Amino acid sequence: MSDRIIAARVVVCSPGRNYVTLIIETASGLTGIGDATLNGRELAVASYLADHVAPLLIGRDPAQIEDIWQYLYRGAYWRRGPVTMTAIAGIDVALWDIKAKAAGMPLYQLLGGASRERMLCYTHADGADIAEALDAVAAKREHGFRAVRVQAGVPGLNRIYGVHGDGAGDSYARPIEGDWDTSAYLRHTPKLFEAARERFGPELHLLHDAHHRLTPNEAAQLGRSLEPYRLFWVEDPVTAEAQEGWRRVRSQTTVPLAVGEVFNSIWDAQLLITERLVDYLRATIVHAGGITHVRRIADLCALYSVRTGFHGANDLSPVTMGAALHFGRWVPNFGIQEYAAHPAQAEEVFGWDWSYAGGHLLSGEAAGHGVTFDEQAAARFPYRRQYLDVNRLTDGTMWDW
Ligand code: EZ4
Ligand code: CO
Repeated sequence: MSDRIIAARVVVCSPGRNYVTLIIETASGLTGIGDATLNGRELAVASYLADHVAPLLIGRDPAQIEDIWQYLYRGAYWRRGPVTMTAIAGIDVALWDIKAKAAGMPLYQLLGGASRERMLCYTHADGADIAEALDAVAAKREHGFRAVRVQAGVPGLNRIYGVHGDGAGDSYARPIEGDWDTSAYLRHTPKLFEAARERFGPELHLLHDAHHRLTPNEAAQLGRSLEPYRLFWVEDPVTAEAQEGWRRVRSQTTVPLAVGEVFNSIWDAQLLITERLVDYLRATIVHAGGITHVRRIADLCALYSVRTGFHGANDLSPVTMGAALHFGRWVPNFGIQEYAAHPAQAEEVFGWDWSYAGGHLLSGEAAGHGVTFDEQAAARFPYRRQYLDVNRLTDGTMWDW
């Protein structure tokens, strides 16, 4: 007997930070939960869903995930883009949640079963200077992490990515403005990793995020200068748009490369994958069209020895982490999962059965993706407009963040 969708509601709440959640209900009494959070542009996705898409879902068979995906992607005409693909992801994940609940299975079983029992994860360590950053790494290591992303302040720059907090203070009124000077950064960063290797030895996985700030040639210089410290990866050395620019980066350095947290479709990554220009792809379930689409990206990656390294900052809700861990449990070419703990208040709104232990993340065994959402609790945390940072060169020129 086929089921049918009877309700699709969007809830925007802010338990410590903003999350957009989609709840789909079916005639047979099943509920699916999807994340549709697009940091700093949350209401655009909420409106896309509530005003344009939710009415089209009512009456459809929730089992037809593929057809609904194609209907929303091909049928929109204005295809791709972060708003559209985040909205589709919210629906897609809610529908996979429903399908797995209907089957009485944890989601990873529907995807093809477990390829591993636990997923290696990395977390963040930041500091205003090298000493402070390394102390932060030590604290994460104490907590069992085997892989740590390290960001440190650069002398002469007041505020730079990852170091001076994300999303606090005046970011409610307007974006915080960071400072940037590429040559200062290129001089300083090898010292950070030299000191990190000296203090922590060869085994700890060290990662670094250049946050789209370099030209391809500068990225090649950074990669070469970091080669002696054997990083797990350098993330986003150049802008995601610079597709063919990655040829230069790749041909000039052996440092492993990761990219894709801002990608929203397989077309953003096609050249990078098929020319083997990157090692890890960070396109995530919530921003790249859900499980249905990211599975296609991961399969293309597998043909070219590219592994997954999903974005997992805490502006992606616990729902996305739940879905990502079921995906990671199955996907044959899993690489690593980013993990930044969610704000404490998020636990009042979301419930989840995934967990952290000893440097790894574990998916749950509940039917579905294992993440619940309490709409009444969410009402206690109203949306608050908040911006991502922007970035300027020291002469005031607007730069990439
Ligand atoms: O800038 O999640 O690797 N992680 C990151 C994050 C992203 C934010 C964007 O919403 O680069 O900090
Ligand atoms: Co990043």
